[in-house]
Amino acid sequence: MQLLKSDFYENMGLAGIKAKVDAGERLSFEDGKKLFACPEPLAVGALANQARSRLHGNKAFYVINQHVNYTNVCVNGCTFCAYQREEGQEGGFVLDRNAVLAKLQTGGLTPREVHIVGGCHPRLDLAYFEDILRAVKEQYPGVVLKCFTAVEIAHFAKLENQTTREVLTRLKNAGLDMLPGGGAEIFAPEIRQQICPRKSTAEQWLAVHEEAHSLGIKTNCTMLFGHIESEEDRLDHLIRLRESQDRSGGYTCFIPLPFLTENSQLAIEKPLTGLDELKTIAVARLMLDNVPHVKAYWVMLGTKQAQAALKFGADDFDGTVVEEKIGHEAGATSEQGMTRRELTDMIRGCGCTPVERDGFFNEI
Ligand code: V47
Ligand code: SF4
Repeated sequence: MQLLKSDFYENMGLAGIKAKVDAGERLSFEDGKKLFACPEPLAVGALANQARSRLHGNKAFYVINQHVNYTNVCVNGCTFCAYQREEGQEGGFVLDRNAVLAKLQTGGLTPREVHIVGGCHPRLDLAYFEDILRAVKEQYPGVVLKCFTAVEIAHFAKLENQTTREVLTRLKNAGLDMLPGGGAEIFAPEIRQQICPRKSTAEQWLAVHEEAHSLGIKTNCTMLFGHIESEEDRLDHLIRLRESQDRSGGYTCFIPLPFLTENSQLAIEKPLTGLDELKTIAVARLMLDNVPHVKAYWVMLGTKQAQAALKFGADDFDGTVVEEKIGHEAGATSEQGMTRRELTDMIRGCGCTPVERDGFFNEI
């Protein structure tokens, strides 16, 4: 459907980009700069919606899933993070295997996807994680286990004195199916130095994902934006992800994460507006032409903004989640979880067709 006349894109300085989107051609860094510079976010959104519709029509995906955090104790101390605690600090926790299983029972559903992440704890060994994966797979055969960011994998490897490939192989043998996309933040080294100086570098993060892909483990990818990074840093991040996908092909979904500012040590000058968020999601959809899905993560975006994101390039609404800590410690005002009915009503409410998926994004 031709929503906007072509002279509209001409007037917005986007005629060349519109022609590339029509032809399914790759956008350059300079194209990305023009998209960010466009004064009309709706024009960028309409282009992203075109790219999204070509891939997924009017469908918006959701999943019956549950998040579990095994610990918030972390040695990294990222300056943006409201979730982390030092070992022994009040509010710090570690869940043992039975506590993880008990958490999953509180959801009252049979999850198709279980998302398990935590901080980089100084002493939990790999046998603890293998035991958790095996126990969850035994309790929910057929579930997709999407666990441990690349940063955690690199941390486990250091503690175990093993390579990341050995760690990934052991975890895969214990039931790991996918890696979530967290820990990517922003790849630019001068920004990483200020927001997460002790975390894996961009090169390490990308190498772990590409290694996972070579072992048949699919992964997601993220970008934390709206803090101290520039629009050029966002484009650099997206292009590095796109190049990585060209090399290894295993990224399933991109999750744009707008920075939530509460309880953070990171001071920012200008908070994001809702339109900045939507424009960034749209630019990501347009730049990441080789990543099939873009997630409107309702927990961090808020449900109404996540609905709007479905018209700005996103096609996935994540899922039931049940309990979420990382965003809520940082001021997320969304509910802890949503029911299937709430998810499908939200999706229908913005004119999309809800489609249930499994953890690998297969339609059910
Ligand atoms: O890596 C931390 C981000 C990520 C804040 O793969 C923050 O399907 C905003 O990656 N404001 C973890 N963001 C969440 C994540 C994720 C979530 C849902 C689905 C998937 C998936 C992945 O959250 C961290 C970091 O980038 N984060 N603190 C904050 N204050
Ligand atoms: Fe630790 Fe992750 Fe928080 Fe960084 S973002 S301090 S790695 S829990």
